[in-house]
Amino acid sequence: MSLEKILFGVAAIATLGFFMLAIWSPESLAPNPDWDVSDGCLGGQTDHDNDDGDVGIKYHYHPRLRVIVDGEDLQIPSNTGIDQNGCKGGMRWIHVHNSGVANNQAFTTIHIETPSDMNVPVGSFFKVWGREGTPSLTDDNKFDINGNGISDWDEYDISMTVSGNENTLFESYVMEDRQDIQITFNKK
Ligand SMILES: [Ca+2]
Repeated sequence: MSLEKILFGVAAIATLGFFMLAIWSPESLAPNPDWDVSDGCLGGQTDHDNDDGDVGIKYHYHPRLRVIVDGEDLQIPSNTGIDQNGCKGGMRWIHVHNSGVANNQAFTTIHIETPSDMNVPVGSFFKVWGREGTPSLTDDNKFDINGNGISDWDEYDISMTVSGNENTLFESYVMEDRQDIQITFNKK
């Protein structure tokens, strides 16, 4: 067999493998989350001398989030991520203006404002939320809605839908504009 044929064969197998992976496991091709996005701060004073403060914002979009714990809506407070520790006088790149309750809606609008095209995972909002108290995320980026430092995967059965479709990426799911993300926790 000529080198050309061998190379062609390798390329064909690689291409076939890619499509099989995409069909069987599309989530394995999901973008890598930018976990540091939860540290971003707009217009405020940051903890450290970096350039996170007054960067130009190029991306601004709004997924919506609803969290249900043991059958009850867990309220996402108004102004989550605004004027918080580490970003005094400013807003986190991921923040909330009005809670869903304030707008008389089940879902709370999440504002994502970033200087570049970033992969903003669901869990990064929980990191921001966690700085206001509970709920939060564990150090290894697992849900911790009761803020006890123990992964909720050990404590709850968790399910998630994105605009009505089941999703299994959970904390790592990269949010997009106008999606309705609903996460349900039921104590084991
Ligand atoms: Ca927990």
